[in-house]
Amino acid sequence: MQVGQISSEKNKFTILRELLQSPNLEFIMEAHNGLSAKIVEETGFRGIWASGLSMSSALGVRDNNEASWTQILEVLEFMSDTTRIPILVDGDTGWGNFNNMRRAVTKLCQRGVAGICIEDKLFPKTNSFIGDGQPLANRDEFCGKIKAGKDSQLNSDFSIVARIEALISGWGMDEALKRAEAYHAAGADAVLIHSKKAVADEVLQFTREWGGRCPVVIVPTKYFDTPTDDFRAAGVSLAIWANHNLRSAIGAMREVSRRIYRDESISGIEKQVASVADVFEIADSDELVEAESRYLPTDKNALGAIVLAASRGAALGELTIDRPKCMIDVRGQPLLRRLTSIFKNAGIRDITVVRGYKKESINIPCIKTVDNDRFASTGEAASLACAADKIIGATVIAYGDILFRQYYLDQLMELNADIAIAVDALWETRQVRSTGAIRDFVECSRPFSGDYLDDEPVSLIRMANDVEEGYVHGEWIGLSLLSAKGSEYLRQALDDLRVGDSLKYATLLDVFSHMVNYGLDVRVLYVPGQWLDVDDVSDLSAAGRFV
Ligand code: SPV
Ligand code: MG
Repeated sequence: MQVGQISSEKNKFTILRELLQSPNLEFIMEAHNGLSAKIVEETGFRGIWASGLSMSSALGVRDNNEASWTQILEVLEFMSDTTRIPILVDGDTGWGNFNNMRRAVTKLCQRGVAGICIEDKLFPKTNSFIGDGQPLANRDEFCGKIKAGKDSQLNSDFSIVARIEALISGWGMDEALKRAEAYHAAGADAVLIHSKKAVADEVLQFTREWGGRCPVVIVPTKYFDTPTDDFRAAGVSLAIWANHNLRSAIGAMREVSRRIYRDESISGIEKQVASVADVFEIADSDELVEAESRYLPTDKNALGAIVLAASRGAALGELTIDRPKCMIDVRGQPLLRRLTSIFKNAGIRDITVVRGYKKESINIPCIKTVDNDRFASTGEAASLACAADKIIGATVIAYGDILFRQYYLDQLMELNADIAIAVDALWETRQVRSTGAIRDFVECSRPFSGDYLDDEPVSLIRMANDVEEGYVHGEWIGLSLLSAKGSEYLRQALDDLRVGDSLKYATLLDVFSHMVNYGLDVRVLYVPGQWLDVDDVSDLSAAGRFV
């Protein structure tokens, strides 16, 4: 969520107001930073208590206004940006006098913080559970602070909760009720009656005597054994679980630190701590990957390549008895090594080769491999599907027995298309040596014009081995480029073929045809020859001349 952005349906201010005014007992849970705020939200709580004690402690300082109010505001901004539920912030004494309160309320509203709770003590404050008889603020001065806050709020549903410390400071019930009356009259949206007793008697008595004149908020930190139903029965509006995320974090961090210190190893605690994947998930890392694919230009360094090299290439006879055709030597180097060099020289480092026939003979440095062990009875699409989890982000898909000019990759990228294929416009003049060679013909939205200035887009209409004469505009060279979105489409196409039970025998032509039939635009880059595939021995000698 963006800074200050408010959840779509109901805004945070309204939700907090409703929590305070609801006839039921509601609960808000302590958080002290963006992470704990997210955890409170994912747990199901409808609101967050941004505890002063917890935020200070998490910053490594005391709960005595040692962190400045703007430093607290920074913490709140992280908490607010990352959650959709309202935050009620513990504003201590309002961080100064009425004037500081005005500015604080305005800033909180700007940052989407739905309410502030201020206590009737003196700045700099001391935590209520430290010592006895802390001095209270002058009642009228505190009323002025409440009024100043209400006059400064930028959202009409912003809430000010007035916290009464009279019971804690030993001033008694009458003073507490008098103050509650005065604060309510000054415009407080709710009163918080605080107590440090181990039983809830005085809080429940206050609630009874107050008689529901405005919502009552409690913090049962010290009277933790009181059944929650007692608060419900007494008509309490909101209970704050005030510091339990911070305290549990302290316990967990101590235990893990001590164990690692003692063991000089992390092995013993691995299972007990959250996984790194969990950390990424809480941070919503997937959203960034998705956004990168939308907003960043395709970066060659981020490109992956998948090379289909599972088939034997039986037409090459003896040459492929102990290795697949991609590993046949072309002037001192296996064909596949020449192909991966083209990718590497183009800056593509993440190369996955799908192996099948004589897979152990594929020993090219710096490649990843996946295997199609059923290569003998399946087709190219099935091989590609073996690498489905690598079809992520922008990806080049290529046959393993082709060579082409490296700049064809740049040109494909410049098309900025989701799906792009390189098509030989000079297919008619290409020397096809083997008789009966299977060629991947394409029909496009228009033929190659040969005009230097022509940059009108060309799209694939049809791709097949048997496109009728007169309709052929070129021959696919076995090289394609997909954007991150295009990769999603490709994975979907493979899934569709699997569901339709045709994945097993499908060719890459079937895959592209499926995408075209689905209505996707497969963009065509016309290239003027300068490529080859190796199907038989005569292709091989041509390859020798090509490199
Ligand atoms: C806080 O959470 O900082 C509070 C509540 O003020 S308490 O510590 O219980 O006073
Ligand atoms: Mg506090």
